[in-house]
Amino acid sequence: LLALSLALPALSAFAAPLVMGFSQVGAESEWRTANTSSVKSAAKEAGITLKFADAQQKQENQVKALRSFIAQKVDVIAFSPVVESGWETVLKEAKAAGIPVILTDRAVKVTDESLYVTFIGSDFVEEGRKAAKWLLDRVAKSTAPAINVVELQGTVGSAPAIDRKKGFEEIIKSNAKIQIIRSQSGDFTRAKGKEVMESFLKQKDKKIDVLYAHNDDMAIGAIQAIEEAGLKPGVDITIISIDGVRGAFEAMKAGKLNVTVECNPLLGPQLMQLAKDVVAKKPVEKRIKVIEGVYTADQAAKELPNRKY
Ligand code: GZL
Repeated sequence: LLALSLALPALSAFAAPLVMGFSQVGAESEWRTANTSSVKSAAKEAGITLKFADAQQKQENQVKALRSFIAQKVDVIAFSPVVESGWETVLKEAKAAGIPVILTDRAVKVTDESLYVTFIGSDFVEEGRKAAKWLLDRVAKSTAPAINVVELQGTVGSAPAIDRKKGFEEIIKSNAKIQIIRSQSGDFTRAKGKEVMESFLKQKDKKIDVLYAHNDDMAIGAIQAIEEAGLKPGVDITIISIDGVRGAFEAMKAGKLNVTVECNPLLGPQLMQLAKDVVAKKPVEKRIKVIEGVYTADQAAKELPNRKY
């Protein structure tokens, strides 16, 4: 027994590495690609075998990936759910298979919260509030009778799109002059953001004073549409967006974007430590929030070299 107890620690070094099945939303934005590289590099760093599946923003592909991870009997499943609903069945299958599930980045709406162990991600409602608070300050001294906002929403049904809208609307209520006159999904992509902004600009009945984009990629697409319409983005139309990706800092430095609310994609290291704790049956928080700030155009040039994504 003594010999065995002495040998065990050494033996544990040869234990099979933890296997994680990770289902990613897609590769729709700079944020998403930074998130993917953080997850992949952190898994390598942590000695975790990563089975990675890209769902091209389709829920049915994520469900297929989760079922494949269950069939492969991975030690832990982690995923960023593209939309909030429709997960009960496959999460019950994971639970029945005894495989713990970690939500990362986006949340799900389920009646039985035991279907996942923990959720690590940003507070999207707070991100929407921060965006609106910046606008309230911006227009505090404005004598304009109305401040017309157009909104580029994220993916329909996704937690960030639902919550960023909710937080923004909660705060602008305190200034009746601020009205969202048009709102449509640009699916978090540059291409769709540009296309929807072009349609907003064609409707001449109301002047557009502000664009609120749920992510920087749609804002960057909209900037192209605004310039092609002969207007100055960041000047004729104030632009507020979320994520804080490099493209946003470059647009702010060029005076074409006014503010970006940071949404940190670099969750990889925290996720891998969480996975080890969950597999080791250590107690973990049900909700782990990510710390993040707000960056304005005047800070862009100084902050750009520090950006990690
Ligand atoms: C937010 C994340 C969102 C980003 C978008 O945590 O889910 O999805 O804001 C990305 O850029 O596409």
